Amino acid sequence: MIYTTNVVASSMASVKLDGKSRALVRQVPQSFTDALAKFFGSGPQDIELAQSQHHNYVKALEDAGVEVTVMEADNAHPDCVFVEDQAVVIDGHVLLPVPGHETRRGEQPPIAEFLINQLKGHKLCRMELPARMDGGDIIRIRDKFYVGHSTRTNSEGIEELKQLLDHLGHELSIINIPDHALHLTSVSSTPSDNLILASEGHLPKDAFEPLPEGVKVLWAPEEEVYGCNTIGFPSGDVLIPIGHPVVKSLLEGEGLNVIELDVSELRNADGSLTCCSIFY
Ligand code: CIR
Repeated sequence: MIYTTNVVASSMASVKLDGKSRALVRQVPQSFTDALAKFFGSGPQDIELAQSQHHNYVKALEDAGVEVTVMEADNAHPDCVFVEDQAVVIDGHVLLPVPGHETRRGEQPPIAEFLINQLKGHKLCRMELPARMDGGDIIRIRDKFYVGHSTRTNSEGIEELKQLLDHLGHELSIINIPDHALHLTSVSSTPSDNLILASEGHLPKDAFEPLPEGVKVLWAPEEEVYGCNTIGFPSGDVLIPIGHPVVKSLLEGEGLNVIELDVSELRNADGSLTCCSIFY
């Protein structure tokens, strides 16, 4: 991994501790019908619908208090709306993985440039082949990280992430992603800072052990796997994809305020809610 310090200014960027104060999203491109699709969907068909669902997604983030920057689409990259995979911001560091699918690597430069400009003083950590990783394989709950070992994220990528997290004093556990799932965030998420939501039939019941103190795992039935990707806010609001009644009632049972969003046409390209944002 190559580490670079962005020296332009000392760390003026104010990143709130909850890490959800600002988000970068990217428009749905006109080429979206060519997006990769293998797991949840058979490929998107309706670009206007995808764009309008994405617009509602941005509005929901803004309603939750997030300052959202919308980057222009890149028609040369049909999957460019799924920015989560391209960069991860961790405690003063911008991690730029080598995206796991070759066709997606060209999405990264403008995203890197945006984050470098926004986060002056952060350190840049750039992975290099043979390491590969998609941001969608990383979840964080408090100071504990989980990484999915998947078709997109290999052992070399995990080793480089571990080096960074060791340096930051954070714990990392590795979770094997089964062949019938894309990423760790395709089958799990953190709706609050004391909950992990995950899908039965995709991960073993001890997948998240050892858990940080006070954190518990809610298991949703396998048929609601798509509902396991949520975006939680410190206010107790949590965005979930519409049509997952068990997930909804599990989260409401924890006192969370569930807000449902229809993102069916993003799902058709295997994209979930978290995939469309980089929080920084
Ligand atoms: C892909 O296969 O790369 C895209 N069609 C979907 C990426 C979804 N991203 C994510 O789960 N973080």
